[in-house]
Amino acid sequence: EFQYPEYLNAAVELTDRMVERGLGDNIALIGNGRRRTYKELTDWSNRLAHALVENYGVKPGNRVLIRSGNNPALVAAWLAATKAGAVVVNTMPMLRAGELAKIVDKAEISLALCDSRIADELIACAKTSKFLKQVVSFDGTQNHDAELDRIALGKSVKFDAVKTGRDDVALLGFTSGTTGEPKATMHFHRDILMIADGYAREVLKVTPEDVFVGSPPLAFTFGLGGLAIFPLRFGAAATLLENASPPNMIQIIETYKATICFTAPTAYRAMMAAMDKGADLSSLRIAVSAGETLPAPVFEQWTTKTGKPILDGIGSTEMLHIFITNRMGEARPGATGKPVTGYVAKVVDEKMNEVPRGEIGRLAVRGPTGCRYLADKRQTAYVRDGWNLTGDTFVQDEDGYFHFVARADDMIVSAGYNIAGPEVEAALLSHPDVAECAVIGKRDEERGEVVAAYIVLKANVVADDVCRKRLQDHVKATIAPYKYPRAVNFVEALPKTQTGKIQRFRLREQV
Ligand code: 3SK
Repeated sequence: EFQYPEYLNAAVELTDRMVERGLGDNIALIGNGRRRTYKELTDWSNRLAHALVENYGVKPGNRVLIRSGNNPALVAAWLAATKAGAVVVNTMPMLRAGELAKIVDKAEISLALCDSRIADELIACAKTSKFLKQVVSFDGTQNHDAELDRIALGKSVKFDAVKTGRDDVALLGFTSGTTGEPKATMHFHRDILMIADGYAREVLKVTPEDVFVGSPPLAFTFGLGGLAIFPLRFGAAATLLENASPPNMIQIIETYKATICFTAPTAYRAMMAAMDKGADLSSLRIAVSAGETLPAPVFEQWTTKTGKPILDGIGSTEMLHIFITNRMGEARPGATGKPVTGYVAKVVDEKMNEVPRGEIGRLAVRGPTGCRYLADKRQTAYVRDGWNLTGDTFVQDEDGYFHFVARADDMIVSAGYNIAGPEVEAALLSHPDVAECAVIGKRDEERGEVVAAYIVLKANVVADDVCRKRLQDHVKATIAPYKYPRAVNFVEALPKTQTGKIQRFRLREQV
């Protein structure tokens, strides 16, 4: 369905081509107090591309690491390196030298571009690295003098982008994996366009009038797609926030009348609480929720309060972006939805046989952006018979909707019952005292495992036995009583990844 020419440079399609199509004066990026048009972004990335090739010797296929928070300078650097034919490795700004070293070693990276405000850990990494030789600074705020910006200023705004093949690798998306040993997923130039031409066109129906806002880092493919690729593919605007807290996102939504938001359920809950105090989210036409499954109560509260759709979706770094999603007018609470055009999905047993509708099994998906790990033995565990096994358990209903049950390792087996941690979490979250929670299985002599809940209470709720009992009774009254959490721990905060995912494995390690 998706036909691309044999030679294709994704960055050119997102910038120069938009100018050619007459969209040069549209606002492309808003961030750090400035707006950039498509023409300005095109010129900026072309100047940077000249600098990368002429001053830093970037050759097609070289891997270039970028370290920055979400800002327009990161997008310009990513586009420039892509135009120069490099393979870009975007990294989270919070990574420490040791974590960066694992990425540098795995991808054999010799050149890194870095926002000068957060260069220390990368410089520390370079000091002991056998691969990383150059760390070149740019200014994420575009107010100060940094080496790359200075050199780029003297360059031409015309750049003959490298004539990459549509199946040349453009991007390495790193994912931590459960063991902490990072895996690099390779994505092609055509994949970058395909996620926009598939999901964003079909499901979000993006137009040049749209304004995007959201929290996922651009270093996470969820963010790169939602906050850079999707808006740029359609001549829309992206607002970029280095600190995308719910209050900051609300401010941006109100100021720029943002229309599409990408974030996780916890942030939507916080935004709804802010609506009670007067926050105006009326410009939003779609809320995309991913990263964590969207609990049915959050779906229902959002649709009631805003009158707008909240679309749950599941994606993965391996598949680049969302491959199963709810759709406008067809979204169902508690369901993730149906495959995005171009993808097929099924629920399978251990032998890869499809299980009957209504039965729980492992999710298997195939599609044009499927997983290709860079030199990694884990490839054969992720892709079996051409199907990508995402590590999630799902059930498909009679109408074909996929429902998330649990991560394969989030299933709790207690006294012979299979209990999905997220179901208990959804029940707890529907109680007004609960701000956030995570549920895991805790070893138990008698029952094998018991359900253990870690709960962050809302402000002013007293964490005592009365509260514990109240929440346990609430779960028993909401879902099958055997699923109630026998252990309830009140905590100040939950361990999370830099992309905001709850790290249940850390809680498991503690017990
Ligand atoms: O669901 C996710 O975690 C995800 C990961 C990568 C890209 C997109 C998404 C939604």
